[in-house]
Amino acid sequence: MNNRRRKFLKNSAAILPVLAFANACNTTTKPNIKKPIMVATWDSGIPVNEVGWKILKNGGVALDAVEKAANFIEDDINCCVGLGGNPDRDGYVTLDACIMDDKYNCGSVAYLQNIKYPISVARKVMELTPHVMLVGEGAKQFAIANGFKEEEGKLSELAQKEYDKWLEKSEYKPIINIEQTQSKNYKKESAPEKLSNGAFNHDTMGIVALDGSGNLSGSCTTSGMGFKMHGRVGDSPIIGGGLYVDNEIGGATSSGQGEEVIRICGTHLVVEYMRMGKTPTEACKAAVERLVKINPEKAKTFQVGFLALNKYGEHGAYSVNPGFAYAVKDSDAAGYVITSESYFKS
Ligand code: SD4
Repeated sequence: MNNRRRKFLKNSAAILPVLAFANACNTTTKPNIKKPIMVATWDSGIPVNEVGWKILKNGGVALDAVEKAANFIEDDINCCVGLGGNPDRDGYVTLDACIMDDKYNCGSVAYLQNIKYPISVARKVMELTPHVMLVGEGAKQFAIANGFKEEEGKLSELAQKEYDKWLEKSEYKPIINIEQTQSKNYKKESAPEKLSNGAFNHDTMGIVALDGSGNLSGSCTTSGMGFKMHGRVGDSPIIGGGLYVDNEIGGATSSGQGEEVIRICGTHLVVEYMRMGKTPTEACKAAVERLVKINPEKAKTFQVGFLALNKYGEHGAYSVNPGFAYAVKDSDAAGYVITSESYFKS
């Protein structure tokens, strides 16, 4: 090692305690902790948060709040979460979900069929098994063995309508189909990025809560991209993809094109950016920038939104394209929606 390098390393080592001290000071100057509080993706997070809030305001724990809140939307009939959601291109609804508590415990299910509350199955995986993730038939058997009812695999009226519409427009053929999707950047293996009405093809429910004791938990539940390939699993059940919680720092969740989130371990990245001192919004923005940098042209054609809540109850979001929003509930007053800033402005 030459002298200059030795001197540099010596100086760097001297700087480390200074940085640690600065960090500590930074921590002590942080605002008072705002708790309890919960945040959830999209406008549909408003009623979801109401369910969790009842638990939080009565002294309940964040883990229960994020599970019960997710159950609410899993029960609802909508495009993108639960058995009422849009099917894959073969007509099957397959559900993905994961949950994470304040002690790095996590549970997940993917490609789960005919079971109504995937987030609760994920919680059972976390609490009753030595594993993190169960998929498909095994996940279903585990659910049934633990008291979940097997539902009939009938599409909701809404999903059947959407599916019929999609079949018509995409001129579906089992092998080479979906040439005619609305998506500009169509690839024959992928689900359409946009639905026939022009809206992005997603509305996953990601939730992060900070309870009265200052502990964080999160959940993420979805039926995945509508009209995806049969067997496709997105980011939502992936720990560090659709959800990550580190009780020392904060939690983050994502919605959008799951493949893009997975390639950067999106929510883990957001939490790590917060660990480095970024605010939730700055952390989400930095993760989005990382994504866009990979392929800026392609990034114009898909949506990914990150949502984060830190240990102080500060929250923020950022998305690739405009249109991402999240709901906040931090008091008995009505919850509210915040539209996130985005990398591309139109
Ligand atoms: C997925 N991220 O399956 C999910 C879709 C989504 O709102 O976000 N929907 O890739």
